[in-house]
Amino acid sequence: MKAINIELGLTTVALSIPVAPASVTISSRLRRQLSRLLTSTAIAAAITTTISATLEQNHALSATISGSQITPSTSVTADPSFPINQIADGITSDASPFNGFAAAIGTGLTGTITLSFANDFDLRSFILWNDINVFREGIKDFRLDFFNSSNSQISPSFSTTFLGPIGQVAPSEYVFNQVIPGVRQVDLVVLSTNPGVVSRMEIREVAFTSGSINNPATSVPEPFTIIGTLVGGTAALRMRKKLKGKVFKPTFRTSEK
Ligand SMILES: [Ca+2]
Ligand SMILES: [Ca+2]
Repeated sequence: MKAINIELGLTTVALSIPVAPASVTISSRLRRQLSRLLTSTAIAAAITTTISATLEQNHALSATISGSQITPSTSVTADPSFPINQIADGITSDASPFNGFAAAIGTGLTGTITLSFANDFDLRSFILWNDINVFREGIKDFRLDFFNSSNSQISPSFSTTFLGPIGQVAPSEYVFNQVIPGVRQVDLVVLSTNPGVVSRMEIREVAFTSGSINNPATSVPEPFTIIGTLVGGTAALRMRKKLKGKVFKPTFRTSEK
């Protein structure tokens, strides 16, 4: 854990966060300005709590969600040699003995594969190892529908149509345009399949990654945004006037605990 001390007016608030931010110190000049303005310890505490929560969110390490963390199921009839559990068993190899989920021959050009998690995740990307015994098969157009723990679909605006790779052994990663929060289940909706030697759905493995610090969806809010929210327009406006024309780079001093 790393400790951060933020002095604001009458109070100094110590925060503990899992990962030290790269540049978290308030410049002495901005601190003086804040000190003059913020005489309420409650307001100062509220601001630092917000900063702390945001930093924790931003510095949560990106992680892969794969294998036993995913419970797959589908109504698509499987080839007995390639059951649905092989779509998330951690085996991505395309060498013999072959591994993956394949629909029964002559069926399963389209359909939905449900990928459930034991916990909620903030998803950043989807990783697809397409095709088994890679030739020119595997899924082609597909969509991802995201659901929360109440089984409600998370804003359909996150859904888009993706294109599976063809003739490619390496995985393809599909990075979403923003982190999708609180996902408990993803429906992989296969809209079409590449016509190869055998026309059917073939997927060796799937995985996801969770949120990243580089995503705009979890960026640190500007100090003025926080202050504007918590203190209200008047105080923030006064500060803006005082600081008008001056450029401050807000940084907070950090130290190891
Ligand atoms: Ca597999
Ligand atoms: Ca194949």
